[in-house]
Amino acid sequence: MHSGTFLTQFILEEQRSIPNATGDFTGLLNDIVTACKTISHLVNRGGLIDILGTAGTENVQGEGQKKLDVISNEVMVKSLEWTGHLAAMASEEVEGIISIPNQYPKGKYLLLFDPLDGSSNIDVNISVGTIFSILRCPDGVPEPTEKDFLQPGTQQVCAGFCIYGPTTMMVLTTGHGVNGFTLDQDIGEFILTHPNMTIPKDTGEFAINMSNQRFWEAPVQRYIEECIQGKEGPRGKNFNMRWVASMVAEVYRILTRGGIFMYPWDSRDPSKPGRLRLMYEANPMSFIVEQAGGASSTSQQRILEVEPEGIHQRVPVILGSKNEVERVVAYHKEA
Ligand code: AFP
Repeated sequence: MHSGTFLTQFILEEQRSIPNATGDFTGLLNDIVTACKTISHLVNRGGLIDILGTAGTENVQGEGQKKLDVISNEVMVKSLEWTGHLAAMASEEVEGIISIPNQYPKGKYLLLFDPLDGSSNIDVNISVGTIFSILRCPDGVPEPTEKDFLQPGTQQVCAGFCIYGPTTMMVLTTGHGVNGFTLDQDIGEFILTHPNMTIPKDTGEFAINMSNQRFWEAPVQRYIEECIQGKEGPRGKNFNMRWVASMVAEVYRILTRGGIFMYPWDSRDPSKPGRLRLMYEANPMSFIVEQAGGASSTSQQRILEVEPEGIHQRVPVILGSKNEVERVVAYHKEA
């Protein structure tokens, strides 16, 4: 597909390549795109309307919610519940699964999303985004429950994120590579600007929150120490560092120029296996990264093969340029 193609045309041509496609998936994807355009508009309005700051509530993670967290979640639910493409939804901002109201038809897909990832960055005007993952609802399940969502990341039909940055971009995979679309605000359409995004196998750039260094396991300490030793150290080259504290921004950067992103296990709260959520952050981002030629691991196993135990479970995340991720995994094996 060539640059300049509209996202709607791209999705329709994808559908034509799928035998017996009914158009349900195409309809669902177009509805998700509409929801993201609405969130983009709200994020861009920022301080012009009263949507910055905290909502004064907590989400299921016990984290303070920003007003835009709550609003973005509402936009996703209200834009998708009536479409007839979904059997149910799950959101970072909602404890249980989100059922489809009885007055609407149900469809064959399950949608999981983080409506506004990186929301601690909103008030300081740093890029944030929406991350989503689409699974098939198991056959013969009229009323899905949480267990129907607990499918490993390899079962994803589609994964994507929309980054609300200097430009609003949609990054998508349906298992045939990764494509990036830029929102043309004048016509309200996403245009294919980054076809077939590919992550370089090597990198000289790592992304990790260094303030947690004293809490990391030894293999992570070793890997980062070697990066910092640069040319004079065992790596024989200098590294650069980034930490935006917005996963969508880190992953988008890695898709465009390589890098390794790490949110490893740390001993601050041993009961928490990591900070990032498996079902609607790690899994969709891992599907995208692998489809772009990168790798994604908990340090012990491929993230896409983790057997989920709960829709809000957390995992350690090490993803990006394949050779660097494999090095970190090797250090864990040696330890
Ligand atoms: P928020 O959505 O609460 O801002 O968290 C963002 C995030 O889940 C992910 O996008 C970042 O990579 C990571 O957390 C940042 O975590 P730290 O604030 O601990 O650096």
